[in-house]
Amino acid sequence: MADSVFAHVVRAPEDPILGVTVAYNKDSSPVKVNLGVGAYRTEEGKPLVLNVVRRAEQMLVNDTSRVKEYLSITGLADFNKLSAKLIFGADSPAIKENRVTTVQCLSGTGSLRVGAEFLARHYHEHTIYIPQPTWGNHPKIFTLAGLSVKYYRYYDPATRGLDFQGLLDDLTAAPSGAIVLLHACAHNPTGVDPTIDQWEKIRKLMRSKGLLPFFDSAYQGFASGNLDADAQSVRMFVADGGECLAAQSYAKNMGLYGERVGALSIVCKDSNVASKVESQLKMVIRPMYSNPPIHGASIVATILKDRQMYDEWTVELKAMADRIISMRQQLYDAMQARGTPGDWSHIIKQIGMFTFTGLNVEQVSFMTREYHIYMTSDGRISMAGLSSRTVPHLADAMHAAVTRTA
Ligand code: PGU
Repeated sequence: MADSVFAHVVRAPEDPILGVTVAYNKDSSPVKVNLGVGAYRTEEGKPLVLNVVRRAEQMLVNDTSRVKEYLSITGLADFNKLSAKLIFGADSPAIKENRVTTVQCLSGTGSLRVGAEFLARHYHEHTIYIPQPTWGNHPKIFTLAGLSVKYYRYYDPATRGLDFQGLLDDLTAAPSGAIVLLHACAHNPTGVDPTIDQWEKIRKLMRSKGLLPFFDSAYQGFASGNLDADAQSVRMFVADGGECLAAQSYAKNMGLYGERVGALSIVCKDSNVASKVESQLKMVIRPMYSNPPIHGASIVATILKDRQMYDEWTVELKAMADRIISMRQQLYDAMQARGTPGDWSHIIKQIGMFTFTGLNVEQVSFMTREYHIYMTSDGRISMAGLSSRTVPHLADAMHAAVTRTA
């Protein structure tokens, strides 16, 4: 038999985040814990489908007038309108003035990719600045779309907080017009967000230099438990009348991970530009996947357009956010109780799904080897994967990692 025409293909490494789950699945230990991927789990360690999502799905199934025709290239119209309202606010002047175009995309990742491809084709500056560190998929998405990726300083390991001066210096030095990727809230992986005051300074600087904001909003409602509070950064940039992009994901805040529901919005100066931009977004989407899937977007639209279901959603969302916050407190208390050397207050100070522990690669691999705790090698743990039952085990592992390894 002749060799395969693909014999030269070299094996690619596992994904740094999703590969953690692959390794976890292979481990037969009964005490194993997966704190790698950012996916919400209940106190019992089970994935959660929100009650309101179940109810919306039931309604969709029962409605025999519903068909499975293709959506338009831009997706479900109701879903797009409601998504824009959710992120920009119900009374957003940009929406009223018809200068926002929103297209349904394949969750947050797909929204980022479509936005990036549009920018690569139609925007004069091809450099995008992303925070150091950031979600590991960002550089790959933007590079493959044809943009050139540069980093701005974001996190200071010494303070385990924001390197605000570094951020300002790097954005000041960026070429005018450059694109800047901003995490709308609950920065991944650091859990460190700018204060409102700092956001205002970032906004002023970016507008004065004509830098184009591209918001990644994967955690609206998940950070504080409040949808409006978590969209404040984005709304500040829209309120000044300037232009920006926003990628939304419903993976976390509605628990629709595998349904792949998201939206890309581009806020433009006027409605004429917005409609031309939309026509070009269709040119990006059509040859990529033609049009988006109908089911997940229908769930979201069903919930967002019904006052009662919307309210029910916010209650369930707040409960998820609160459980994560309580995990922070429990882990912090457990570290205190063990007298683990070092200051662990960042566990309760950081925001959103993740704690950026400060543990190094060796300490992480020690914890995986000896305690069957799975997390990304940068020391990030998904707080949403923890429960009161697993906190003591994690605290033991962290204590041992800090005290036994160099
Ligand atoms: N943007 C950020 C900042 C994210 O953290 C994630 C997901 C996404 C976008 C994309 O999410 P979608 O599922 O496409 O809507 N990050 C999680 C999930 C696992 C992954 O890497 O995709 C994480 O664990 O970092």
